[in-house]
Amino acid sequence: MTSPAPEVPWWIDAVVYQVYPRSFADSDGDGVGDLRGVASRLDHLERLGVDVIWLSPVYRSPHDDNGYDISDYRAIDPSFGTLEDFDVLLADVHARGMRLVMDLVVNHTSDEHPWFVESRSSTDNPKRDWYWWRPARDGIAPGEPGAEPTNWGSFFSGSAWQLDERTGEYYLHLFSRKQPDLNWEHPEVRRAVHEMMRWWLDRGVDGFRMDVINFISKDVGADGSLTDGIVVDGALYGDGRPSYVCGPRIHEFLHEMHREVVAGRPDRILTVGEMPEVTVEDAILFTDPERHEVDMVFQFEHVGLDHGAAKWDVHPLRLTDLKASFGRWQAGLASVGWNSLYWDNHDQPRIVSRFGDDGEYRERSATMLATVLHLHRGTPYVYQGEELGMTNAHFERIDQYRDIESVNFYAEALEHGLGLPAALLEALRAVSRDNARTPVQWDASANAGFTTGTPWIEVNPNYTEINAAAQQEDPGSVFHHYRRLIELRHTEPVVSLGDFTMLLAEDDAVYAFLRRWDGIELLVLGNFTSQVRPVDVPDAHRWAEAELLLGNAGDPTPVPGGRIPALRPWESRIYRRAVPQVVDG
Ligand code: TEU
Repeated sequence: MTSPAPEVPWWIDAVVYQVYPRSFADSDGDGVGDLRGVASRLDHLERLGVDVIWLSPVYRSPHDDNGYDISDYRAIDPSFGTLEDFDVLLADVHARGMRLVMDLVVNHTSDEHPWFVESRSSTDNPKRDWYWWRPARDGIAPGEPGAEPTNWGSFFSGSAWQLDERTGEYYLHLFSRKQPDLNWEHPEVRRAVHEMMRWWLDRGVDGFRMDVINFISKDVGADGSLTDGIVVDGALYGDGRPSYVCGPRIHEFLHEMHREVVAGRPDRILTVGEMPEVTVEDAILFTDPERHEVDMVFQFEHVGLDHGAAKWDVHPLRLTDLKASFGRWQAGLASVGWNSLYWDNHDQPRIVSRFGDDGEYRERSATMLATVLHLHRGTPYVYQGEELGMTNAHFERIDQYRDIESVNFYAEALEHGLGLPAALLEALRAVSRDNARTPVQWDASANAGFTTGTPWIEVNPNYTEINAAAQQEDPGSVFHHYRRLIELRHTEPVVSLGDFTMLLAEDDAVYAFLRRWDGIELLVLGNFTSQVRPVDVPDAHRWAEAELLLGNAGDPTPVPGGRIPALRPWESRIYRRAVPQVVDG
């Protein structure tokens, strides 16, 4: 007996919008965005036409990592409001026909979470094993250099181990010292997380974006040992990733979570796993609906293409690399599994400054980049402000930065003589996470309409020109282009369902691909340069007559001879045509 065809889930033609609440909208003038602020701006999201809001963490937190360090999973942080504010927001989101997805941060908690407070209190506390505690390395006194249980570095600089004086043992923290890693080997940890997830679903939320979820299974020996990582030339620490990226029990843990939390609920929820370093082969397993793990993953390959050995060694993108990467992911998840599609989020620099031109061609390049991304097969994610073509922060001084990763990187690099201040600041200007965290630019009033107080991080001074109010009035704006792309996904089935064929893999300027579904074919073109570029696609004469569904530079001047007009700087076009159907028999 074959199993019935799986139903088409609601999110197949959905677009998700990420709200980073700290920087979205501040309702009470304390300079920090909050839930009432989000509620006050739902009109903007409804006009844009998005289906789902993913809310970055709003739980109680000491904010060492802007809320990704949670001290109470069932409370709203006072800086964001109250549970009642949350319920009001959720009801309003639902009333407008949208859904709300929560951020789930369970690789680690805050060190101020009661679980960790108990765990650190003594070596025989019942919660001791909820976290990764290890004695100093054999033969070295605790606190001495090299005494850490393994040589792993933390993502936020320094060792991944912190000595706790009270018991003389170290605890593991892959991120900040205030983000101890939970021990998922312990069944009670998993049960506590499942219970908490069900609590939020019962409250009415529609799914979870799961923070670094592919780090939860650590490769631990039967005797409890963890292994040193390789130290590459010039690195201060060993690379622990082979011991925790997609570790031995990751599929088991996600399958169990699905069974305990997701399966059997009356409404289908959305799960997306954030998975640094995930490969296409892993992603097929994670997102195969038959395996019941997650619906889609955030992969990192395309946002690493302009990095060298470290994320701080930035070099220009080669377009052929981007095409090779996306092409592989599109092919890999064509028949089993599903892609997520994103340029920006709260950890990445702004795409228009990164792969586009945030000067003369800001609007053109922002809309071209949006077109190329949104026409791939998968679920697109829009990060707040991306729909306005917001740019990098262009900070000049270290005291303008707030992000723990950026601030620690700068201090550590200076301390170890790894770079001169000017060069380090240049690296931060290109890749710091704060580039995406400056407040949303709502209008041309003081502080871009984000707050009546002093914003927790500087507003980008370009808000007088780049803001939502101006763009809503302007049909040619980046905002309206995003709105049209989202509308297209809702109205043209080929956008969500069509298969994908990459074209011009070797062309270093023009991105081109086909989508095809049910007798309709789309040709999508994007010029990644400031020069006029010819388009040498196969069957050009068939496309020369096709309908131009959406462009970002007005109608091109037709050219004779069945050719496609050359692309102007940063121009994008979507052509549509009917194709003869092959009839069986
Ligand atoms: O990020 C995980 C992650 O691996 C990186 O994207 C990280 O932001 C860092 O830049 C690596 O250089 C997630 C969250 O999205 C991020 O905001 C958190 O800081 C992190 O996990 C810890 O919770």
